[in-house]
Amino acid sequence: MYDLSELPHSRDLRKGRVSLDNHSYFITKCVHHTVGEPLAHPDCAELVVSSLVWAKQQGWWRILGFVVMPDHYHAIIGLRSARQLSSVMESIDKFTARRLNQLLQRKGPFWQDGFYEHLVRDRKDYDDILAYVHSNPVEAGLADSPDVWEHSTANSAYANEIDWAWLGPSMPEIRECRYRFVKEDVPPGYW
Ligand code: NI
Repeated sequence: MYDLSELPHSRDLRKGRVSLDNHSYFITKCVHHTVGEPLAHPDCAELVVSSLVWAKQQGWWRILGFVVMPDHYHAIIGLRSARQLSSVMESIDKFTARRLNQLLQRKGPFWQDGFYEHLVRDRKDYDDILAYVHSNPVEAGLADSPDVWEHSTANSAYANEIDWAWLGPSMPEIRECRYRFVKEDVPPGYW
């Protein structure tokens, strides 16, 4: 385990901090350490993707990219509801944990508490993060190229989930924030 107190602010574990409507966030959500690598199971990864799409269909967020890895997932979302990001994530966690535990015929916590987040600064920051997200399976030695990883917006099966129309003209720039995404923002072990 890593010492949370040493993490820079961008990867603080979220505990009910205020999130901004119409802004974009890079999220990392990790599987509980007792569960192993359940998302390597295609049915489980599929369920995680379904939950991200479900939240989109509820009008809570726009999908701007994702990848499901064996023991965590990354997503870039554009928050569009009055609900706080932490509240949306709680809904998704509950929605998925119960079904994933059923699939795996297990009980107990499925996810680590909370999630890691980074406020996306501007289009450049977004492009860097999306490239990072899509290269996850390659960096982990699980795929030869991003597009062959099944549960990723780099794959043609899900590329259309990205709201490109909104990204172009509408992504707000957050000029007062100098902090940009670097790979080290992601918790060790979940690159
Ligand atoms: Ni990762």
